[in-house]
Amino acid sequence: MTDKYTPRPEHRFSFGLWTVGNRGRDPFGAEVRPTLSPVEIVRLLAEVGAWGVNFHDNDLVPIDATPQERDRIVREFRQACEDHGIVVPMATVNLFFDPVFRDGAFTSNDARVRAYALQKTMRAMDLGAELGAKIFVLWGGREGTETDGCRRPDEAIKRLRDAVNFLCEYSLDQGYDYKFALEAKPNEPRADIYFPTTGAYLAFIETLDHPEMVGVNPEVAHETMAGLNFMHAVAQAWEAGKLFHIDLNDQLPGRYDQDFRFGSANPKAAFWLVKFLEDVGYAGPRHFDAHAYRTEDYEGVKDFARGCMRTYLILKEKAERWNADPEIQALLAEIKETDGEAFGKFSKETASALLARQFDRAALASKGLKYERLDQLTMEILLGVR
Ligand code: GLT
Ligand code: MN
Ligand code: MN
Repeated sequence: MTDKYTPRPEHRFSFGLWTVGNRGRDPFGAEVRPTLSPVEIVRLLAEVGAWGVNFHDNDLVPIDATPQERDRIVREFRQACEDHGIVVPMATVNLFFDPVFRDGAFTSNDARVRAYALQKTMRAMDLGAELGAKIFVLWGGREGTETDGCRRPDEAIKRLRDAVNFLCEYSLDQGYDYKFALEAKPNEPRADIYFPTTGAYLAFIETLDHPEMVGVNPEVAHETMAGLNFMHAVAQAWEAGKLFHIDLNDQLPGRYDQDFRFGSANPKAAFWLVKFLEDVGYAGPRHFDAHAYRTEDYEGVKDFARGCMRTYLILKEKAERWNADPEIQALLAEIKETDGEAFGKFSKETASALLARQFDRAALASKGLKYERLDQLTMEILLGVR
């Protein structure tokens, strides 16, 4: 069935190999779905209408593969992407699965582990570049602690800075033209992960040798786990020119990392997010870093993937409807009326004028703002009666 919610390449919907390829393993149970090869995953993504595929180095090439095996896998994968019209917008590196990273990768106390993590990342950058990736995500899943006796956190920050600076130079030296996107998460798999929020990374980026090469990859679930408003984090990244990538999924606060289908847990928050991305004209990939329920077979995985994209497009249409709604526009115009210039740029004159000004606080606080009406109209659009 083709309708206006059918994904098209210009929507830039992408999935990681690890997302639709997720076999449903969790800490309490084994996998419930058979392994799909990367080539089979590309086929599945093409079938559901995705535009792009992303991967960790070891989603594509097993960690112990020989150079010959690597080359064969890359050849077959590239061919599958070409055959199915799927692109590789982003690549990343797995610095969390292997036991060597049990106490961190770039922040490990063991200099050999830090060096190995850097080598592994450089090779993952080679692999991504070979397949056309221009964005390189770094998610430091193991960069954290259970006991803070193990190292001072400021030492960990310095180590991460050294690693990212090295990787930027490597990208420049190789002519890869990568943009790095740092992905925050507050906890899981570590009890605490350094740089728990997108805001923490935004501050860190400014301390790097090449801040212009580094931005963020905010994820709905991760900011929600921290009890934060995801769209606000995205907006701060956007305003700073740092929204290099985005991980869309869904999550209920106060739970384990759920990675649900986009929009399935909090459709209203998803609506504000989609509206923001579309209003500001975010042109990067819309990456779904999510996976299907453990109850599903691969038909259910396709339902999951189609659902992510369809919900995005439905919410995009709702956002257009919101923007065009006359009553909403009238309310916004009323809000805007009192939104003039507050104090201008600082000068001795503007400062003394402001100090001399009289304010009628009671009058300012007396007018109802009609946000109840505004929100109800929003709800009615979302619930399909408007
Ligand atoms: C892992 C994690 C994600 C990250 C991926 C990139 S791997 O699935 O939960 O949030 O984006 O390393
Ligand atoms: Mn993610
Ligand atoms: Mn996640």
